Amino acid sequence: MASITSATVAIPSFTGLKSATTKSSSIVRVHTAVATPKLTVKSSLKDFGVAAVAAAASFALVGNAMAIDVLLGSGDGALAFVPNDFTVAKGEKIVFKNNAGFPHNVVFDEDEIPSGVDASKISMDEQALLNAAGETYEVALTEPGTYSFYCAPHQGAGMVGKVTVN
Ligand SMILES: [Cu+2]
Repeated sequence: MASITSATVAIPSFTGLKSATTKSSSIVRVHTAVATPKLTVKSSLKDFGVAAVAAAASFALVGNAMAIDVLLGSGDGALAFVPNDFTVAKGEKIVFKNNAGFPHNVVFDEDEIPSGVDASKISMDEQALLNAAGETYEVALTEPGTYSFYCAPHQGAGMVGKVTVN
């Protein structure tokens, strides 16, 4: 009994479903019932439980794309990309995340990227800065090869990096 009781809290009501199924609009009525959670479940609990699990599984698949995080500023405060030399698949999202020692930015070196790639389209503006912790700059590189990048305010301090796209 305990497990059934806890299930009734989470699962929407079927109150009124029986009468709805006798009408031509029964399918619409069922969807309405699903979308409007109430806290009384008397019948068809088993069938509805299966539907609820299936819906939860499909939601879980969303937002599962590949991505790599690169910290701007190391945990001990060094002016560096962490990691500063890494490999991604083409199209994989690279998320540069402000961590310490900001402001930072991310600028690709136009002389050290694959030919045909426009550095300005994958870089932040030289003047643009990430000023607060947790701010991010995201880019996906689609042309295979090696790319060098730097942080404009800290390039002289050695805040540079390299990414290889396969
Ligand atoms: Cu920097």
